[in-house]
Amino acid sequence: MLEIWGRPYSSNVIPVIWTAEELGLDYKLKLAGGSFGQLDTPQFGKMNPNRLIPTIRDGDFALWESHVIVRYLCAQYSPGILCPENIQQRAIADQWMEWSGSRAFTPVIQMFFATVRTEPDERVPDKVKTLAGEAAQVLAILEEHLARQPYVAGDEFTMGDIPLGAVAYRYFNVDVIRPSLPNVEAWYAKLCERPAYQKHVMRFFGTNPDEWQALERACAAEGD
Ligand SMILES: N[C@@H](CCC(=O)N[C@@H](CS)C(=O)NCC(=O)O)C(=O)O
Repeated sequence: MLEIWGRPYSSNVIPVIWTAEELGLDYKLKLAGGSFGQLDTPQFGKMNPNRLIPTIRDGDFALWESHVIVRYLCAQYSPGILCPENIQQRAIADQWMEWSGSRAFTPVIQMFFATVRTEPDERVPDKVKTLAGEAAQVLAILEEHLARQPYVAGDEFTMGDIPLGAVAYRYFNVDVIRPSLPNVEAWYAKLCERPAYQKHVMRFFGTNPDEWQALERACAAEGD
């Protein structure tokens, strides 16, 4: 059975779990990273010498780097659907996956860490405001793109929407002032209708570090 090693609240792991769920794959989540440990074991080092999550094992095949894992799962288990057959359309999906990592992820995650991952009395409002502004500025590029089509690679949902969709949930669910981005909001609203997104991305992530750690512990207790 496919194994996904990681923590269900980790930003880079969420897109992988979401993808597996979209594809209806039978998989086992192996809790690893953070307080779950496991990354220092020889067994994990053989799968991923970087000792980072997410990492997957599909039979004898191990793979790391979240976007590459999303591509692999879509190409292997959903060719022509989530992984477009048309090379140019696939390249556009790839482009937005890379863009998610190279441009959108960092300002959104910094904004996320400056808010819900920082104790309320240690938050710096000016810093949060600056980071929220930087995130919105980058997402304005996506806003323009989505004026021409409903999903990043055309008329249908593809792997191109996955890493960005996970970033979008963080962007839209922290307590900051956001400018109106109607096309991004419409795209995000469509993602919110997807059962796999609801289950694995739209998870309450807490409002402060204590709540988040309690949620992680609850996952371990559930064997999530
Ligand atoms: N570029 C890598 C980044 C992987 C990464 O930095 N993973 C972090 C979690 S998001 C990690 O493993 N940190 C150690 C830990 O969680 O214990 C990817 O997208 O998979």
